Amino acid sequence: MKILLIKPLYQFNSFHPVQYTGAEKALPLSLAYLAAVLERDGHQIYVLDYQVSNIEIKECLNNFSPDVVGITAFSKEFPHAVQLMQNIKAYDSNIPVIVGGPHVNAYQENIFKQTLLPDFLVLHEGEETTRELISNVFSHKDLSHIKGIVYRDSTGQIVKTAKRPFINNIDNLPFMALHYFKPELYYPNAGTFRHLPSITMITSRGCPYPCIFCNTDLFGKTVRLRSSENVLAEMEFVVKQFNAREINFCDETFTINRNRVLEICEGILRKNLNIAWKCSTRVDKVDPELLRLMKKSGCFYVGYGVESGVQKTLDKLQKGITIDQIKNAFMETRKAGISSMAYFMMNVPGESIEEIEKSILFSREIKPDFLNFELIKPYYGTKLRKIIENDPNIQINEKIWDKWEEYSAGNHLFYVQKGVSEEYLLTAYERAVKKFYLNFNFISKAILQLRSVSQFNSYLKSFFNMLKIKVVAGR
Ligand code: B12
Ligand code: SF4
Repeated sequence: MKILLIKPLYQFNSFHPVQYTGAEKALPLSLAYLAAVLERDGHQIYVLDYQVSNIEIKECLNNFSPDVVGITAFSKEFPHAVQLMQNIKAYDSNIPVIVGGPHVNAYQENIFKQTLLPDFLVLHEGEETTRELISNVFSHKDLSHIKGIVYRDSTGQIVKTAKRPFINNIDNLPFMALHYFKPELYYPNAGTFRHLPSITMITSRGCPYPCIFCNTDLFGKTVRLRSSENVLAEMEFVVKQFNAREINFCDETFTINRNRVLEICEGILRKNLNIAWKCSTRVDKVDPELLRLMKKSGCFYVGYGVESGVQKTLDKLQKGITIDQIKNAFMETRKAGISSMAYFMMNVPGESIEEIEKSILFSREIKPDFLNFELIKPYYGTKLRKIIENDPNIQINEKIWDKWEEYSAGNHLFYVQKGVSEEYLLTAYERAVKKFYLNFNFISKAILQLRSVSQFNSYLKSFFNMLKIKVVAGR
């Protein structure tokens, strides 16, 4: 069967200091894995990623004539996904369209209140469900036995089938099918890479933590890890087959299992992979010995979700970390010679102006190499969204509350709370971010850390975009 896999685009309406200015383009791992399992079943695949391609959908349908189309979507991309589905259905309403990814997973059957265009939603992990669905899609048989899907049956009734158990051993998944992509067209945020091509990999699924701003339902609460051997084998594969010079581990908490990271680092050194790599993790999941070995094996950057410099706010967010752990992690990361990124949140429900100011001061005190403040985005399916909806002290910005394209790396203000004016938030945000980057310390350090022409170009682009940072109140 011919299967067209699409990653929609989203239009940036506003600026986000690091993410937008660096104009990161991340290879859609969802499609890379789905393509790998579908190819293994003998299907013919074409990937259309609108981040790096501007082919008209009609032209693609004409040229490839797919039997089935699959679309992945974050919330921010869902509006474009809907547009694409309209065009696909107008071209040929008989082409089944399957949609998966975080947005439909959060909404599940309620997606059909937004649009009736998809034929099938695939919930949670997609590999096994998609294989089974595709092999039955033209059979005209009852599909209610296929676990993990939502669809409208012949009477128009919405059917949600039983939940599919998660894949136990994710080592059994094939490696990403990178040959359907042009890895050289993808790159991380400005400054957060050293050399291109930088290839994205993910080595775990699931997160056990309860942070209220994050919906972890997609891959569940139980962490499933790929073995160190399996991770090292894929690293070798991307180095040999795709000349990767850098690996960008996208796991939420890459160091969640200390021993596995030690094994990966030792493997990189033993195999002489000679590759730079970066990751993200939690401040309570690093220690000096681990960081030293990470650095020795090529790690140059670690991103940490700090969220706030006030313990009360961290507790409210159920982040499960302490101010001391944050200070320690940044100090030890610096000592190990690894660059750090601190991700902060602003406008947490209940957060006062004094607390926001304290957080901004704290963001300087821990001396991260990169800093990101984000005005909270209340994603659908999170506890945070419910808290905000039920708080009488919070005034929701109705104009953008359900406007999914605004749930991006932009900096929109989704709500204001009593005692924290919109005007204050807009200036505090700009102050927190702009002053950090447009400053002698940052610029001189960035120059000293330059390792490649591509890195220089991305910094330059960022610099000019940074001058334009402005918060959009969404009205
Ligand atoms: C890696 C990652 C990133 C990377 C790369 C993102 C990318 N473009 O690929 C980076 C660091 C760039 C990133 C950035 C952001 N991210 Co992010 N990210 C993740 C993370 C940790 C893993 C995603 C991943 O690649 N998983 C591996 C692949 C294999 O899984 P998958 O994509 O889910 O696909 C599987 C299923 O969903 C399903 N599936 C998916 N698509 C399809 C399509 C079809 C047809 C089918 C059948 C099945 C299917 O099958 C796949 C295989 O099992 C998730 C958390 C999570 N665990 O999901 C958050 C997550 C996706 N990110 C999120 C967010 C909010 C963001 C940001 C907007 C944050 C911000 N405010 O700046 C930015 C967006 C910037 C950008 N340029 O995209 C949210 C999305 C929420 C939402 N409703 O949209 C998530 C879910 C985190 C969370 N728990 O809240 N992110
Ligand atoms: S923020 Fe990170 S640690 Fe917290 S629930 Fe989300 S993925 Fe897990």
